Parts: sequence; structure tokens; C-alpha cells
Amino acid sequence: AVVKIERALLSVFDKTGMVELAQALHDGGVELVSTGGTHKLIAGQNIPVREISDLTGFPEMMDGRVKTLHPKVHGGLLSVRDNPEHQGAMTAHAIAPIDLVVVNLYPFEQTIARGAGYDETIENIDIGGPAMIRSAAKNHAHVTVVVDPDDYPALIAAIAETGGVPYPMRQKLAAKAYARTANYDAAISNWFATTLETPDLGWRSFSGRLREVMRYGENPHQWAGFYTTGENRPGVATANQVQGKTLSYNNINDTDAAFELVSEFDPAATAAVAIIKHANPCGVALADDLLTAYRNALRTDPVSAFGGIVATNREIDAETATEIVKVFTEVIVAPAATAEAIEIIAAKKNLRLLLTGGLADPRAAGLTVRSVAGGLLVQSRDNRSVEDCELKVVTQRQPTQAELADMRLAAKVAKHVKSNAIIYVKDGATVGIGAGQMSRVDSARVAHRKSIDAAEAAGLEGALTKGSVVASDAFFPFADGLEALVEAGATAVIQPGGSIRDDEVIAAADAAGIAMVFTGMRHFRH
Ligand code: 93A
Repeated sequence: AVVKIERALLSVFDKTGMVELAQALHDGGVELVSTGGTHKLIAGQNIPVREISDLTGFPEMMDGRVKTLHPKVHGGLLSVRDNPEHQGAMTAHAIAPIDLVVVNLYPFEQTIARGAGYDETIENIDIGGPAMIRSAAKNHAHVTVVVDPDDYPALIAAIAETGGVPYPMRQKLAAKAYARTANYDAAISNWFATTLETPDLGWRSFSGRLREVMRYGENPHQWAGFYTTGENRPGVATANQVQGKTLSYNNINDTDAAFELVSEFDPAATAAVAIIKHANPCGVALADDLLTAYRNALRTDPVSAFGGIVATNREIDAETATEIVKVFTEVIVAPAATAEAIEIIAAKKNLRLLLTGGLADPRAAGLTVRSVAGGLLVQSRDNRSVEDCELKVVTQRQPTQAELADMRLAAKVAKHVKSNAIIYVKDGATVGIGAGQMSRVDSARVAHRKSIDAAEAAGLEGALTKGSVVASDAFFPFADGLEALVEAGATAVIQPGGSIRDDEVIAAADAAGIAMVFTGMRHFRH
């Protein structure tokens, strides 16, 4: 059933496409009614349009806080057209039907993104707009609601063809309208949760906006979509894809892990490179220059790096780009890249290049969300690191300065590795990473064994882990885990401590003559 559109209410903050729409509606014989700024724009183009105050009989008042909140508006939107009682009320109170509402809201999300103050933020909470959207959407059996300028062309086409909008389209537009108001209120709720002096995370809504439906999810038989939450900070969700194939679900997940990891390292102090596979690093290195950092990161596990994701904390230069493209790589993510580097990467058509314009803030507050059957698990981000810890040496042997620097790197990497995580580091680069094992001893051994292969690939004897330091994401429940590290050739260990058998573990370290440091901070990642 097409409902002929005779009267439209236009009230938009974002005026994109409004003149064209108003003209098309007017040409189609639709009466236009509009609020202050929108009215001014349309009337300025000599398109006939009524003022909202003319319809309500009330002036827009209180700085515009009350302009459309009136029974003549909401009655016109909500009345059921074939309900005699509703029709009686409309006649009795001289309410005219409104068949189309075009609204977009005060830019609350943009206002908080640019860091506006409290009062200005509050003023940007739109009340009348969402009210109209929700009224019109509820009554989509009779009324059309449009909240996005992208939908104007289809609206114009439908009206040109039939004089109205077909029901399935009205229904879809209503669904989109509620998604928009839900999203809007979630943004307000989230802002409150982070702005209150004593944040109460219990009162907080989540919402995302579907940016893209992906070809599939983690596996080809799974549906997947990429939702953005509107947080405007550097990261994978706000990155600019310069080239390459469309990002898959797994690409986005892995790229995010890579980028969050390199963001731990201040680019003014050091270049950092991380190579990621299946959300776990298979190589991380720091150096004075990016090229050396990349080479050293790659050395950890060159076999796994095939088809991996490379993240850097500095602008990619031509030399580093040349080296990266030698290995089959799925994604490169970086704050920036030189024109020359972009050109070098362009030779690999499929290789995705994402430029973020900056680094993620590892200290930023925020939430992580995952689903469980029938619910969501929500926690604050793990936004702390070894830098926040007072390190306590618990062994007879003190670590050297060089060992301490490597321990800090290992501890930061451990935070980004699936538990149980064991990270061997030597001279500013990982030399063995044990991830995702159910036993800590196995993580220690897996990394050691892999480092023997890596040494062979690099034309070296023995294991890369010889003479390295080690970080563990959590304490050692027994001495056997520590003994496995000693076997691999470790000289110093950094771990949270806190096991009831810490004494046994410390004794094993002393017996082996290695240094051990407690951080007091666990970094599980499941
Ligand atoms: O301050 S409001 O919440 N009170 C209202 O009654 C109202 N009606 C529409 N904001 C209201 N609007 C919003 O004004 C619309 O959602 C739109 O974003 C904006 C359009 O104002 P103008 O046409 O004056 O530019």
C-alpha cells in the first residue's frame, strides 16, 4: 500500500541534500513545513515552505529547546489514518496529518569527539528530533521517516514514481530510524558513564553502527558485520585503507591486535614493529630505525610470519616497505607512510595498507565486550602496563640494566599474547613466543623449540632463547615452568608473582643463578 505524501516535516541539522529534496517534494505537490534553520535554507531558495510555528500556533522557544514538541506535530505523526476515533480527535483539535518526516539530529557524537565542555555537550542532546523520529517510525503503517541524507535519492525516486513510499520501504526506514535513536541514546549514556566523577559502569548502554557487512565471519559459513561505536580515536576502526583487498573479519581482529601492541611504544623513543598471526604476535622488536626493527621482529618466527599482519609505530619509509613486501603479508597498519613507501606497497595489489594518522592510546579508558550464551561480558580495558609497576627483585642475583630493558619489553608483549603467555626477549627483540597453551610449561617449551627452528633459519647454532630474558603473563604455580625457562637458556625472568609456591619458584631461580623480578600485575588475555 502506497500512502500518498501530502505533507512533509523537514527538520535537519545536517543540511546535506536538503535543497534538492525540498525542491523534489515541492515539485511532487507536497506541502512543506520546517523548523528555523531548515526553513530559512529552503525559503532562501524560493521554495514554498511553512514555518513550524505556523503549524503549532506556538513560537519556537527556549533557545529552540521547544520547537516541534507539540500535539499538532505528534498527533499529525501518530494518528492512525483509518481509525474513526483518531480522526475525530484530529478534526476536534484541527490536527493535520504529516505523512513524511525528514530529521537528522544535533551532532552529539561529533560534539563529544571534539572535546566540547559539559554545558555545550548537554545543549547538543536533541530531544524534539528523536521524538519525531520515534513517533513517525511507530506509525510507519502510514508515515515515512528518513534520518539519513543517503536515503534521499531513493525517497525522491519512490515519490516520483508513485506519489508515495511503498510499505516495505517505510518498514525498513522505520527500522533504521530506531537504530539511529538507540545509537544516539547509547552515545549519551556512554558519555555520562565516562564523565561522571564516580563512573557507574552499571548504567551504560552499548551500541554500534553497522559500517559494513562482510563477506563472512571467522569462517565462510558465518555472517559478519563491522560495527563502529563512534569513539573517535586513532585505531583500526577509524583507519584509512589506502589500498588492497577488502578487510575480512579475521583481518580486522588481527590488525587491531597488531596496532594495539605497537601503540605501547612511544615513537619518539624507539621504532617498534609487531608481526601478528591469529591475533598473537609472532615477532616484536624495538630499534633505532624501522627497518632494523622489522628484520629483528621477523627473525623470531619467519615461518609463522607468512600471511601475517605487520604493524609499525612510526611512518613507514621506502626501505622498510621494500623489506616487508618480500614476505607474503595480508595487512600493513601504520600511523603513516611516505609517498615512496606507498608506491612500493602498491606493487602488491592485494596487500592492504591501513593508515591510522596516529597511535592508539594504550592508557585510554574504555570497555572490552564479548558475548557469552545469553549475555555480554564487559570489562574495562587492560590499560596498564609494566610502567605502572614497582619492580621487586626477589632473587640473589640482580638483573643488569640491559636485562631490565628487555624484561620491560617482554612484559609489554606478554600483555598482548593469549594466555598462557611466555615471551623470550634478547637485545630489544622477541626470540621466542609461547601463546595460548593450557599449561605454562608447554608455552615455555613451545617457544624454546620454535626458537631452535628460527636460529636454524637465521643460520645460527642452538636456540635463539639462549641468554634471553623472559616474561610470563601470570605467576608460575610450580617451579617446573621456571625450570623450563632455565633449560631454554634464560638469564632473567619477569612475572607478577603471587603464587602460594613463590618460595619454591624463587629457590629454583636462585639455584639456577638467574635474576627474577615481580611486577604484581597480571595480564591474562583469554
Ligand atoms: O532542541 S530540540 O530538542 N527541541 C525540539 O523541539 C526540536 N525539534 C527539532 N531540537 C529539535 N529539533 C532539531 O532541530 C532537529 O532534530 C534538527 O536536528 C534541528 C533542526 O533545526 P533547524 O531547522 O532550526 O536547523
